[in-house]
Amino acid sequence: MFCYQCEQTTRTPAGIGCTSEPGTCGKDEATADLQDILTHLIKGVAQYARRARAVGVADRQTDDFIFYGLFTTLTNVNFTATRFVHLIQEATKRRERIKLLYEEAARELGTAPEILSGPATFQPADSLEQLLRQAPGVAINANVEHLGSDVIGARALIIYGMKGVAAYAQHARVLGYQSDEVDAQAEEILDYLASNPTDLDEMLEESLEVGRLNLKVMELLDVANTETFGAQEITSVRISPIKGKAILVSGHDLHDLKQILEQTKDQGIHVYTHGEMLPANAYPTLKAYPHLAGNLGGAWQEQQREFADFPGPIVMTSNCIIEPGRSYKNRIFTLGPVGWPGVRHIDNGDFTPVIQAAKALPGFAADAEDQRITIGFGHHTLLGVAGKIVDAVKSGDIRHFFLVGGCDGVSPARNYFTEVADNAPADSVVMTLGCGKYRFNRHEFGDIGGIPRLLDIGQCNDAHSAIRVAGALAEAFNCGVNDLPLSIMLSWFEQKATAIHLSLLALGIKGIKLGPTLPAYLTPTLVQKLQSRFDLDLDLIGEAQADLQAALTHT
Ligand code: FS2
Ligand code: SF4
Repeated sequence: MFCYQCEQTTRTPAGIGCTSEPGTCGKDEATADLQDILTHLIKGVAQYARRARAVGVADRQTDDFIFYGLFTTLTNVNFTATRFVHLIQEATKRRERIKLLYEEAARELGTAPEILSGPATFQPADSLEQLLRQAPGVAINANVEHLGSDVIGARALIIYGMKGVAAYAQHARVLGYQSDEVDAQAEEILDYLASNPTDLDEMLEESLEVGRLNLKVMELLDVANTETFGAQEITSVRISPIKGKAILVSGHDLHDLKQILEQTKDQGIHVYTHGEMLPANAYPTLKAYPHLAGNLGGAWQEQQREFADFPGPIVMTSNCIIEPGRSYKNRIFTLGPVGWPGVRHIDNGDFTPVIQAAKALPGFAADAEDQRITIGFGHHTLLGVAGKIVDAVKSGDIRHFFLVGGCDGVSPARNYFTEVADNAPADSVVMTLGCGKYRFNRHEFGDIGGIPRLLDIGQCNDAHSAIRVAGALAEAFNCGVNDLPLSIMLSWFEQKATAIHLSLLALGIKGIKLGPTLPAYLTPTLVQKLQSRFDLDLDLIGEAQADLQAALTHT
């Protein structure tokens, strides 16, 4: 077992990476190894998909599988080894199918099909035991002794970024939004990886290509969310329970939440959001359901305590799931790509078992004191008041913008992000997104002439909104984004944050502070190359007060 895809990876003097089970996240060795095999096979699917596309066969089902399959391997998504055995079998079938389609189409055009190698020809074994014996040969760090950690790290940067892209693409696809341009580019990048690249500069350039692809995918997801559920509106969300039966829905998938709301209509059950589902409360179509009662709890790492206390069933629509405690393992459900051994999985869109569980469980005995936070500052909202914001900057009422967002996690070094938000001066605005905001989104920030000082933009993928807003401000002031009084402090944990970070780098945005650590796969050589060859800033967070002062002196 070797995995270093997330911020929680083991960092020991002997090496960097979770090398023995369970990984810090709870992933066992078999699951980690099977995820590596699946990822390898998906590159093989992409090898043929790309070539099939070139001869006129663009097969959406194949790309559906590529994105879904990669999503299942993301941190804190799926821990069920048996599920990966099935996905490996499915990947092989899909690869053989698209191979056939490619070869037929090529022959019809009178050209000889290419003979491919690498993941395109990898034959997974039939038994779990043999599969696990194959895993070291296709692991992320296979051949590190010969290739070196820089080559492995650069490849990791690309594939981990692609996992993030895949998650966002999947959320858009379930809403019926897909793009041939995105599919083609994803196939190209995975095909590139299948060629076992070794040129560091070339791979770093390709990683920025992942960032550019992620921009398109985040935009696609934004369009999907907005056209399906309406544009986010400023919304006061209740964050305390109401008496009655209850269901808690966590993760990022708004489509799943919609299904649950629809099926629980008029059943006397309150539906609450949790974690990254909080922004759902700001979408008109979703908040129109009177039984969407608000948001309970905070970021993913608090779930064992919060879920134990919740008096109803819990539904995980995407990451981040962590080992369910015994007190709630029989009332937590997983959907889509998510899985945990022994946890009930719903894959047919029928939430009857969840509804039955909600009715059988006690629910909340009484109303709690009404507590609220304000959300809904997506780009539609913010651009709608752009004139007011620009005027406030011109008059000096707003001196600086901070974007403090990303993932949350366990590391105490993450207090940095709370300290920055809490100590940002009164004439500055803090924009936030992702689950990292739970560290400070109940704090009192006040407002500047009616503009709230804390603006919750949405989920991590709503980084797209933040980029749109920054672009609009730059246009209003006739300058570049890097010339704006804007500082970005990005908290990362998993591979979606990697994709977002690559997007910001690809846009040439300078001065981003990343933390709590730099990714383990970014070796000193890679960091140095990104800085010198590509003129990118790759700065680790420092001390909060010092970083704040430095940001403000550049205002
Ligand atoms: Fe948080 Fe976990 Fe959003 Fe990440 S709920 S760390 O997956 O994607 O942010
Ligand atoms: Fe370790 Fe993170 Fe990989 Fe889990 S996902 S095994 S914590 S590096």
